[in-house]
Amino acid sequence: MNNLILILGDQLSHRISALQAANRDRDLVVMAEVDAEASYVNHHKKKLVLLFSAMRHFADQLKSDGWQVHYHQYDPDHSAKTLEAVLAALVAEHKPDQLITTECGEWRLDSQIRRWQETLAVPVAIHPDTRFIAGKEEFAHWARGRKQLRMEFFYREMRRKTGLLMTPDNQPEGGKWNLDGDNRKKWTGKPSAPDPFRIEPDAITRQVVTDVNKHFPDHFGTTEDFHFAVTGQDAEAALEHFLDLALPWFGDYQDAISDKEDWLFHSILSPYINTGLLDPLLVCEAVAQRYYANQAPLNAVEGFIRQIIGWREFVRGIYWLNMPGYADENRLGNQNPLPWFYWTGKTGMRCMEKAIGASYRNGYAHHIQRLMVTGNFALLTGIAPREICDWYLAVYVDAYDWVELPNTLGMVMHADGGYLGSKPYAASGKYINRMSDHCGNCQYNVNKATEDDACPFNALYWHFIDRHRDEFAKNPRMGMMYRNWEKQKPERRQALIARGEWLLENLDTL
Ligand code: FAD
Ligand code: DLZ
Repeated sequence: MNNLILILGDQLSHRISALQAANRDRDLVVMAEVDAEASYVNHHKKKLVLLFSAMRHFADQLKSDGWQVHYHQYDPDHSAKTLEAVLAALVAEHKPDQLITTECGEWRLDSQIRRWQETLAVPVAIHPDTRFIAGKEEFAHWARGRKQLRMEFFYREMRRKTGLLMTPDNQPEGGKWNLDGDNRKKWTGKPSAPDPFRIEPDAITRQVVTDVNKHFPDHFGTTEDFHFAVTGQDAEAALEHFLDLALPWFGDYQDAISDKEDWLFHSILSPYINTGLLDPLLVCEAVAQRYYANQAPLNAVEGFIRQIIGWREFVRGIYWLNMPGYADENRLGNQNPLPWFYWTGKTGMRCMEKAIGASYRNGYAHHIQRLMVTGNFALLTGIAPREICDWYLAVYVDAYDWVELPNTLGMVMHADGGYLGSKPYAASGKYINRMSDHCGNCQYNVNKATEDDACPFNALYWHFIDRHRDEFAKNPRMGMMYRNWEKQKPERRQALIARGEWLLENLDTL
């Protein structure tokens, strides 16, 4: 045996660079379910099922393709609790020439891996993660010397680089780069939203469900009704399901929120893309194909592709450009603890109850719930970034630090000073009412702001505007809010501030 080939739980692609560098006849592939990875945050139970089941399926596929695989199944009584400990035993046993792996997604583990050469006393070769369209260096090069880093300009580079939705003379298809303005319809029930793709658990997944319930009973969420794909083949079927049933309306209802439907017209592909079961570029090519076949409109196709080659790549670039300091950013000086109802969903605010409830049941909430409901509330109430970031990292099946952190700390909390948006995504209940049908079912009244039964988002919004005057009053995109605030009568402003203060002191009662 020559080399050990380490494949992490979110690297489940047959084209992963570590495997490309390996020799099927001589090398030993190592995959391990370990306590350190399963418990560094209170991962949703469905995420653990997805990861462990997908890892076990992937290992089986490698074996049937002729690879030698050492698979370390989760065992709480085993002395090896970390990837390093599993590898140390294998290094002692096999004395490999080197350890080969693909660069790891999270700074936390990446920094450990970069020390293994010394701690394991074996040469460690770390290959780039070619599943991303822009390498880390490429992003850093793009960022160098720019006064401001804006997703939109990076996205255009990625369109040019991939040729996605580009005309033969290198212009954006349809004449515009970004059709976001066409993607803001409220959904009133028609067309009906498709059921999410589902696959019934096989024997491996059923065993993992039992293991997770036994060993991780205190983790967030439930394993009930687990229906995610756990193989590349099934993830491709999930992609087809999205292309056929949801993509045509993805654009129109991208920003919508519903009281009745958890998934709307979203793809629910992030769990597969992030674990390696689906390749992001191939997904985008399949989506673009639907436009050229006249099966999906441009606002849907462009909107979707922008999320992947724009936002997804951009947040990864920001993460690696700024870590490790990025995780400690807190430019708005927020210190409040996370209200307990984020873990229980027990709150009278209907939009919050629904978003947290979906997160608990499904390990999923769509982007607008994450950004404009649970995220907006955390921003308005000044939750400490570390607490809200840990919550997002725990509760979603697609959550990994490299993508969760910039979205939460940057996009939601504006704690990095504005890489992810030129103004904070702060909004009152009016926005939630415009984009959803929650407010009609809520115990609070969205048309009131200062009374006891008024929607908390309303006074909290004005309190946020008032207390962050120094940070935002000069922001040209916030000028109108400050003018509106100043225009209100002093008694009204006082009442809003008083209600905001009360809410901030009584968050756990809402
Ligand atoms: P769709 O709406 O169908 O979008 C298509 C794809 O675009 C997604 O699968 C995803 O790969 C990509 N995408 C869309 N928006 C973003 C974005 N802002 N950043 C990166 N990729 C994006 N996404 C994660 O994958 N993991 C996370 O841990 C995560 N945490 C988030 C935390 C917060 C506070 C917010 C506001 C967003 C977060 N997102 C995260 C981004 C986004 O909400 C999810 O990617 C999306 O909801 C996944 O569902 P979907 O596959 O149905 O997405
Ligand atoms: C998320 C996760 C979990 C829950 N468990 C494992 C595991 O037991 N073994 C493993 O190799 N990977 C796991 N992962 C994914 C890693 O945490 C992931 O590779 C890093 O966070 C980098 O993104």
